[in-house]
Amino acid sequence: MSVWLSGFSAGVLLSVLGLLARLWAGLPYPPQVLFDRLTRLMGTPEVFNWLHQWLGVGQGGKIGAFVGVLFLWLGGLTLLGLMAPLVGSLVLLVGLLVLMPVPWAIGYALFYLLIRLALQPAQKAHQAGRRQALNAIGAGSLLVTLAASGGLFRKVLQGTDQTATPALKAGSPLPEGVVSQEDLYYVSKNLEGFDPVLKEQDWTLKVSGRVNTPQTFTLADLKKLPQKQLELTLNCISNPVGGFLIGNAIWTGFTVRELLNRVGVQQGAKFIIWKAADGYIESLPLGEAYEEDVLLVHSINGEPLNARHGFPLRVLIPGRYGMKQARWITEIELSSTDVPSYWSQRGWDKEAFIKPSSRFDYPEEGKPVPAQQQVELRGVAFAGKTPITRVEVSVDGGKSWMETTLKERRSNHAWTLWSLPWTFEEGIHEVVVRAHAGGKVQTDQTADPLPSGSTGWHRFLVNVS
Ligand SMILES: Nc1nc2c(c(=O)[nH]1)N[C@H]1C(S)=C(S)[C@@H](COP(=O)(O)O)O[C@H]1N2
Ligand SMILES: [Mo]
Repeated sequence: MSVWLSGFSAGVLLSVLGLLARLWAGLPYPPQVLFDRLTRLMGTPEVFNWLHQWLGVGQGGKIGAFVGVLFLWLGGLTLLGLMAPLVGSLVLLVGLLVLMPVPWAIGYALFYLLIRLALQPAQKAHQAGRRQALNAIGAGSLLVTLAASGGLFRKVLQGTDQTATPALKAGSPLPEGVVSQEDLYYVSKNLEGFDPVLKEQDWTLKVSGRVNTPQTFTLADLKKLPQKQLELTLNCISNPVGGFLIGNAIWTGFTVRELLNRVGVQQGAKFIIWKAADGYIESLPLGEAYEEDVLLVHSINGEPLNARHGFPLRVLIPGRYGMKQARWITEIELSSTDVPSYWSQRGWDKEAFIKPSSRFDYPEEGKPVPAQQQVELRGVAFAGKTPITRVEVSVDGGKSWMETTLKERRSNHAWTLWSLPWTFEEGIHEVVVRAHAGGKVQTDQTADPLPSGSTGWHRFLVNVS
């Protein structure tokens, strides 16, 4: 087996065993940590913006970037294979020390050393069997890498066709305008397989920092606090105009204020910091955390949160984009100073105040509409804490506007449903929608989601026949 292939095989073996350790014992996984660090170091969210434009707002861009990091990692390990086993392991150790706590780094490097020693090329004639085994390992490593990258690339491509807005389902047992947990959009800094899957019996919430009595709560403790229900729309800052990264649900939990009263807040505390099981970190000025609708929730639409959407506990902050609202929270710290948050370290707006948006759910982009027949133009509009006061629609590219009917909201923090019956003439028509929030019309100036959320009117051509 060539030195190159042997170095590469050692890299693949280490990566596969590391992945198993990650899945079974939750140990830090170097390519994943590398991905986190690189995305921060690059400080060039334009790369992600470009990936999103190219691959759609689904998971494709993120997976694509991860594949890049994985190749970088495997390439590095292959190069290490050109050094003597001990030297290679020491170089790896130095690299790992930058990425993870000392014990894990040493463990990994030792493991790598063992793999390298085991893969030492067979020299003598009577080692023919060994030579065959090594060749098989080499071939296996190539196959595993091909299969894994093939699978990931397929996901990258699948990520591209997630553009449809999930229709608000007719006949759903949920109230009108409420999206089921299954239909709620999903966004995560992690590859989905790396999202935390927490067990109620192992999970606790620690409240620490500038509090009178630092305490640890179980989920059962927290459910004994006075419970509150709130209908609230969650909106991702990376949602493009007309996009589907927005959803409305009924959440159950308790106020952050209630929790803070239990632990007693000390003088000098100015920020509340959420720390999550996936290393995500976010913060909020303490004053805002006391507002009556800032909730920690464990249920959605009457059912427990699933792992994807944050089991067992996530925070909801009216008026701010989804990135401010940590899932899988394990610790809440009160501090006199603010911390950089996960996405603000990567170029996104730290404050993330929701901007007014409106979209069509009918007609849908790219789908035909019948002529000479009454249809219902409809969609949603949302502006965070600011109420939607009016929604207008144009069927002539913005030359003239019609007022739509708004459905009364059940909550100040829910999106507003709008509709307008209309009969189209045959032909091609450009439809446009714009909302007024707090009496002010939504800006028609288009802006990319990065760094502070997209703006502009949702407009597209419909083919009426
Ligand atoms: N711990 C953690 N919380 C997180 C994130 C994350 O990656 N990790 N992503 C945030 C972002 S960017 C958004 S838009 C919402 C998405 O929540 P959802 O997937 O349940 O809709 O979660 C937020 N909370
Ligand atoms: Mo987001």
